[in-house]
Amino acid sequence: MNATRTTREPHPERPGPTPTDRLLAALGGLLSAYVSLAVADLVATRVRPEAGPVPAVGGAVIDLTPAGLKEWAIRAFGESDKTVLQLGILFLLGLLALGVGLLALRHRLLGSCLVLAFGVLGALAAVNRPDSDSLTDAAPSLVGAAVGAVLLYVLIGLLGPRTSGTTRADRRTFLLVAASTGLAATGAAALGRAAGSPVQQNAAASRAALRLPRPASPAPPVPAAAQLDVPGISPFITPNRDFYRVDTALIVPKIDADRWRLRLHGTGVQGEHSLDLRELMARTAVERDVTLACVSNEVGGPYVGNARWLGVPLADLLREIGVRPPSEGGPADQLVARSVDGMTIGSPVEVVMDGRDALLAFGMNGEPLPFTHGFPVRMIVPGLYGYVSACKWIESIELTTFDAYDAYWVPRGWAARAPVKTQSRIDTPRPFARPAAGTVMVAGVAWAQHRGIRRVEVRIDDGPWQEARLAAEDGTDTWRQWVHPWQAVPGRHTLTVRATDGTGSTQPERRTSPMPNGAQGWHSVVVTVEDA
Ligand SMILES: Nc1nc2c(c(=O)[nH]1)N[C@H]1C(S)=C(S)[C@@H](COP(=O)(O)O)O[C@H]1N2
Ligand SMILES: [Mo]
Repeated sequence: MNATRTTREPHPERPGPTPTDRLLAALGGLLSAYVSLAVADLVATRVRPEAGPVPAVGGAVIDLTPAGLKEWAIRAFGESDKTVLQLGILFLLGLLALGVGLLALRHRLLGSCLVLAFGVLGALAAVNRPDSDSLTDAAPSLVGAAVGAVLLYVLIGLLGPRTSGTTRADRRTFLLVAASTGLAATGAAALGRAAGSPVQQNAAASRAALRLPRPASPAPPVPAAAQLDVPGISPFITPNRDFYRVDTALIVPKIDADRWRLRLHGTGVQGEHSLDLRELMARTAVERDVTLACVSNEVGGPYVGNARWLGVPLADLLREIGVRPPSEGGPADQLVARSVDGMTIGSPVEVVMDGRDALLAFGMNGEPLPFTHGFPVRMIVPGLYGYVSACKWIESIELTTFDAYDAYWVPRGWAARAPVKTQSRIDTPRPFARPAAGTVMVAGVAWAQHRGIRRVEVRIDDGPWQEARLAAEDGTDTWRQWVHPWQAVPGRHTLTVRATDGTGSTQPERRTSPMPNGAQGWHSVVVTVEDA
């Protein structure tokens, strides 16, 4: 007998798993996980895309993530943070699946039970999401896991210790079964995606069919002089496709406009009220230009945009149902908007009713709200950061108090009240640009919603502050462009900007982090001017 063979297989009658078997078992685990997810995806497109295991678990992770970590993730990954999160979940699941495959080689049934257990976890996450209103949301994870568990059982069966050991023929069968199930699951999931989700298709059809009302009070045309002719400056109106997006939704909620309703209730509301979209759009509509900013925007950051919104004044609706602001003796000081995906956003009733253009908006730059920006209806309140005013996919409004209720971001470390801070940003030249010496247009935007921008100043290196030329003002609720022609001389230079708002207060120099109520500080850009 050959010596190497003896050491590798000391008990020829009961051979242990060979390295090849282990490799195949680990692959089997991975494949079972993959097939589970593909089947779950297929079922989810039929049931509700949000009920798939990855979005459901991902949503739970987002809600459980400590504020600091989340802030870091937004800083590190920007608007790709959600993709990174989902890839992270898939990566962890992949590692676990390799382990489950190896374990199944020794304890075949246990391996399959673990796959089922993951399915139960996914199902629990799905039915516990705030947007879940049916136990059918458990189906994607459970069906997927059941298929994966059976597959793992079959695959490991082809490898398991036999009296004869795993033969070449067994391995060939293993690979054949593995490849064909993998391909079948991929094909089925791809077909399912191509066919689309019926729920989402109804929503898309309802959006396509929606006719926006004419505003009784249209926004005046944007003054031509509000838009400076400087290459590289942010356009005065941000096109919808370029408008920043910040939300916790892993799958953009797609609401069927024909089924949408808004419920209004709570302290100080006389009776219970509910409107559908037709009723809302039949009210007096107004059109307003409002700049929206995110509290998590760093100094110089991209999370700010300006759009022309069409909607109905929220304050009028509130008065009609009996709501009075605290200054008129109303008992509720907080208005909590809730979205279909469970986001809660609290705004001061006093601010919403102080005469500013707080809107229930359904139009954005001449079209129905895009799904990503809250279709069919969202709130917009000039002067408040988005997380305390701009609820997308809104489904209810509750009047309550700040004492009685903390909205979503408050226990996560963000301030309950957050008026927008005065900010200015250099759009051009870009950081580390290498402009030629001569006249360089330093330009950008400044915003202090509802207070307006009175002055913008630019400083080159440690030189004196020089007043920039302001573009025409569209309104105090929108940002304002500015430009400063700079006679640039060769060398490395630091350009700094600061704005003064309509109350006369100037941005402070010191930079602070966005947490807990918005970043402040001066924006600066370093450039190297080259010989002309
Ligand atoms: N339903 C819902 N609404 C939401 C959010 C969210 O996560 N979910 N994010 C808020 C935040 S933090 C901001 S800054 C604005 C961003 O709106 P936009 O994505 O249309 O730019 O939406 C607000 N409304
Ligand atoms: Mo935000």
